[in-house]
Amino acid sequence: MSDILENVKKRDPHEPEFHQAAEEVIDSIGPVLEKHPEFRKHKVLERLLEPERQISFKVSWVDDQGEVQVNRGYRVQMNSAIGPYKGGLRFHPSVYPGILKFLAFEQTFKNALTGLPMGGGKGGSDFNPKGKSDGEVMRFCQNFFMELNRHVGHRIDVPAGDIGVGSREIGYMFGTYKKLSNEFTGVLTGKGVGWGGSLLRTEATGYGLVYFSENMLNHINDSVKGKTCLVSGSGNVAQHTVEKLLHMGAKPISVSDSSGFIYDEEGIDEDKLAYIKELKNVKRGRIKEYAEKYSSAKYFASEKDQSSNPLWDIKADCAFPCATQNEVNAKDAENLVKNKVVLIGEGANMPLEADAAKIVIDSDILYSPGKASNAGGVATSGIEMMQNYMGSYWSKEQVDKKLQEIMKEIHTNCLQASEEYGFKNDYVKGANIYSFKKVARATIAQGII
Ligand code: NDP
Ligand code: 2IT
Repeated sequence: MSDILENVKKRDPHEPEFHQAAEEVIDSIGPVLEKHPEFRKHKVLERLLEPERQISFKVSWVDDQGEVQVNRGYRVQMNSAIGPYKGGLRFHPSVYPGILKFLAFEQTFKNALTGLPMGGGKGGSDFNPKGKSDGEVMRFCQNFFMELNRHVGHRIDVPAGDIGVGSREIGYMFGTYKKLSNEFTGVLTGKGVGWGGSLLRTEATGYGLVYFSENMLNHINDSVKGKTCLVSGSGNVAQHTVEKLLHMGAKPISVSDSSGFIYDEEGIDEDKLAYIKELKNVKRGRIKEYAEKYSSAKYFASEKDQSSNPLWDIKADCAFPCATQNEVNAKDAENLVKNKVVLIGEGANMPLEADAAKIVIDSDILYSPGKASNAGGVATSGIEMMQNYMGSYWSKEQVDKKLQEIMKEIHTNCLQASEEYGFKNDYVKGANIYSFKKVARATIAQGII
């Protein structure tokens, strides 16, 4: 097993995030390979670690000053064993193939957990949407999709949003696809409601995270109700995590962005959440402004080279990292353990560094990996695809019911898989084992190709 990881590192030595995601899965599935020699014989793990296809392309566009700008666009088509490639697009200056490979690898397992027929993919660009005008974002999206269009399709590869890609960007890309293809299919998910989008897709990742967490707490005869909750990030996932926590009677007390975080001792209520949505989605401002508006809140700017994030040292019952990968380090994890947090639910993809995850797994904290607890987003993308294939719409109640069922099923499958292999209540191992087996069986059935 260690030789497989060594080989991954040797092949692509400059992709630490991909190595980290690979190592976690490799660590989990040892006993599965023991029990299933056919998985070893068919080199399933080695094959899952290599993307089926990686596309890299140039994106030229013109900014508001009339200057020509050049960015890089990517799509990693990781695995199509159980369905067409599916996964988001990320626009952030940190994007490079190592980040997209880790995300596409995680996505393959996450999508298998949803129970829907979706393979794994991820894409994006090093384009930085911050500070760009609507016109600049539109021209970038048009040029980005002009190339991506030739690689995707509603039965081939169906992208969606991720960091820096929300309803505005999906709209511009969908418009470009339609102009180029002269047809109207569900080539992207996260479309607007009324033009192919599903009700609740916008909310689904955050809502699903809270539903999953409620399942975890119910399993130990507890509940989200009344819990004080730390949330990081203030984008799509964070906002709707806060919203569902409020619906379920919990008390969210923080949100953040890459500049810092706010701690609101009195709690973020519906009105304050409406302010956050306006601030981040419409004005595209900074979270610091929240503390200027509400005197109950304190703002803490991120320090350069800080050894830990004081956000994770605030006394609370639950923690929901919903910003980005590796935002929680070992010191933060120690603080969460010291403060006797009951639950850590990952909304972001791989928000815990490997050392931090180990500290949490060795503690009593209930801990869900993103590939299980943030799967509600892509599951609802799958529901959007179903609606597009059928040419109809589901009601909000239907989507919500299906989302709750899927999150419950993922919870049950994770627990059963971990128990079957002797790792009781280990959601990380359970998620990896359940989804690996599913993708492995499909891989073998379809031959060596
Ligand atoms: P958004 O772009 O809507 O929000 C991202 C938030 O995270 C912002 O507050 C942003 O702050 C912060 N952030 C981004 N990068 C960094 C960084 N390097 N350091 C600190 N803070 C950062 O994205 P989403 O809410 O959609 O995504 C958040 C996480 O959830 C990501 O890990 C994503 O992969 C994952 N996810 C998203 C799903 C979805 O449906 N959207 C589904 C499943 C997982 P700032 O504004 O300062 O950049
Ligand atoms: O990480 C993720 O699951 C997403 N960004 C959502 C992907 C999707 O296709 O809805």
